[in-house]
Amino acid sequence: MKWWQNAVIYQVYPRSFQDSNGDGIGDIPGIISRLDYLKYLGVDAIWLSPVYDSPNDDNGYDISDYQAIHPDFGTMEDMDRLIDEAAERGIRIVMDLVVNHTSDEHQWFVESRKSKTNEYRDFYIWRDPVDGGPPNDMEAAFGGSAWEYDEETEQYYLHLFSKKQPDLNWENENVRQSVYDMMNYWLDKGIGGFRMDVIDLIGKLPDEKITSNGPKLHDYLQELHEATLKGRDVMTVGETWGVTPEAAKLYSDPERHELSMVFQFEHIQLDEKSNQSKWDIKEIDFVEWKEVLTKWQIELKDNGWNSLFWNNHDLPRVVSRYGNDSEYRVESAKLFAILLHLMKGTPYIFQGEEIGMTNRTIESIDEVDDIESINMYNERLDEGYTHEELIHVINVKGRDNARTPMQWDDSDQAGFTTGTPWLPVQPNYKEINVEASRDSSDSIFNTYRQLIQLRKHNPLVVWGDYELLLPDHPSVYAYKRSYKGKTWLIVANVSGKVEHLVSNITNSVGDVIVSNYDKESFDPKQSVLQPYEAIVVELLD
Ligand code: TEU
Ligand code: CA
Repeated sequence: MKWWQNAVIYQVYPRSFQDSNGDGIGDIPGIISRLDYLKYLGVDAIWLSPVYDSPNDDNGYDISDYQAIHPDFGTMEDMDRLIDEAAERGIRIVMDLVVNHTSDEHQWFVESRKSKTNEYRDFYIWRDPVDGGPPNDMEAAFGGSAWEYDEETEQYYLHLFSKKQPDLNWENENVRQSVYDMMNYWLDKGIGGFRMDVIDLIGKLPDEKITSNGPKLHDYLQELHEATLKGRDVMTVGETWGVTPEAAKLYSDPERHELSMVFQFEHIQLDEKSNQSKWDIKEIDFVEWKEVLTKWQIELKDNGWNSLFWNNHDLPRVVSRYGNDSEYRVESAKLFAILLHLMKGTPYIFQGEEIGMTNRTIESIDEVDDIESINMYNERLDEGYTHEELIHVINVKGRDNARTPMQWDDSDQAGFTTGTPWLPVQPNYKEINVEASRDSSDSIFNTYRQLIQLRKHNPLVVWGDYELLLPDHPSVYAYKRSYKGKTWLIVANVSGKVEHLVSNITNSVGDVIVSNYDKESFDPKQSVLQPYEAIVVELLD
C-alpha cells in the first residue's frame, strides 16, 4: 500500500488562507500558523496552489521563476520551514507544478522572444503568420486567439491560456530536462509530490490543432517519472479535463510508471450544454450524475486509482452548487462530504469546504478579480449577452466563488487579515467560521473529521468494492461498499424534500456509522428520509 491510498488531501489556495503581516494577502507564515488546525482535522497532505514568483496575471498559475517564492507569500526559508513544520505534524506538502506554460516574464521567454536564433527560442512554440494572420483558429481558454503576434521577430507564439502564459514546447528535449531538474530541486527538499496543472496538454500538436492527449503525452510522462519520481515515496495527481476512464488507467496504472492518479472532471461538466463552455449552463440530470460517478468507481477499481473531489480553486462551492446553501446548508454540506468520503479513491478537501463555505454573490464586474470571468464578461457583452445574464453565470460558475478568504472566526475580516483583504471576506463569516465549527460536535467540520478517521481505521473504505443501488431513483443516491465479507450501505436523499424510501434490501442492519440527522437506527426496507439526509450503516446477514 502507498501512503496516499488511505490519505486525505487538503488544498490550500495561499492568497486566501491566512495572512500573517496585514497586507491582505495570505502567505506561507500564515499557513504555518494554521498547521495545528489541519493536523486536528486529520489530513495527510496539503496541495499548495502556486507560491512561486509570478506577475499574477492568473494568480500564480503564470510562473516567472520556479525556484523562487513570490515576496507576497514569503521567502524560500519560509517555504523550507513550512515543509519541516508540516512534516513534524505528519503532513506532506504537495507542490503545484505548472509546466504546460510559464509566465511571459520567465527568463526563458524573455530570452526566447529576443531573436529567432536565441538559444531559448525553441523553448516555446513560434510560428510564421499565415495570410497575414495567426497560423490557425485555435482559441485560448481565457478568450481570443491562442496565438499572439510578437513584433520583435514577426512571429506568433502559442498560449492556450492568457497571452501572459506562453506554452512551453515539450518536443524540445532541453525544455523537458530543465523541467526535470526543477522538479528534482523540489523533490530533494522533501516535498510529498506534485499536482500537475493541465498536464494532459503537454503533448499538444498545435499545427494539427490537437491540444489534449497528444500522441507523445504518455511517453513524456514515463520519461518524467524515470528522471524525477522513480524510487521516491511521493504522490502525483494530474489535472486532466479531457480524460476518459481508459486514459485514466494509462496515467494511473502503477505498472506504467506515470502518475499516482488524475483529476477527472466528467461529473463536474454535467451542468454544461454539450459542446459549449462552462458558462453555458443547464440543469444537472441527477440520474446521469450518479451514473458518471459510478462509472469512474467501477472502471478504475483494479488497474488505476481515483481522486475524489467536489471543489477546487476553479470551481464553485459544493454546498451552493449541488446542495442548499441557506435552509439546509449544514445538512447538505454533510451529505456531500459523506457521499464523497465513502467512495474509493483519494479524497480532496478544498479550504473552507470543511466548514461549509458558500459561493460569493456579486452585482458588478468591478467586484471580480478572476481573469477568466472578466475576459468572458467583456467578450460576451460585445456578442450581445446582457449584463444580468453574465453576472448571473459568474455568480454560479465564476472562480472567485472559491477564492474568498478563509473564515476563521467572527472577528473583523474573519481572522484572515488585520488589513484589507485582496478579495472581500464573505458577509456570512459571523455565522460560518472555523471557531464556531471546531468545537461543536454536530458541525460540518466534525463530520469531515469523523470521515477522515473512518478511512484511516476501516480498510473497507479504502479498498471495498462499490455497487450502485436504485440507479433510476430521481433523488436518492445509494451505494454499497464491500470488503472481506463486510458491507456498508450509504444512503443519501439529495433533495430538499422528505423522501419515503422503499428498497428490496432484506438484510438486518448493524450500528449507524455516520448520520447527519443523529439517527440511531435505520431500516433500508422502508424508511423516511429527511431533506438532505445521509446515513451510513453496516449491513448484516
Ligand atoms: O486550470 C485548467 C483549466 O483548464 C481552467 O481554465 C479551467 O478550464 C477553468 O478554470 C474551469 O473553471 C488550471 C488551473 O487549475 C487554473 O487555476 C489555471 O488558471 C489554469 O490551469 C492555467 O494554468
Ligand atoms: Ca501577507
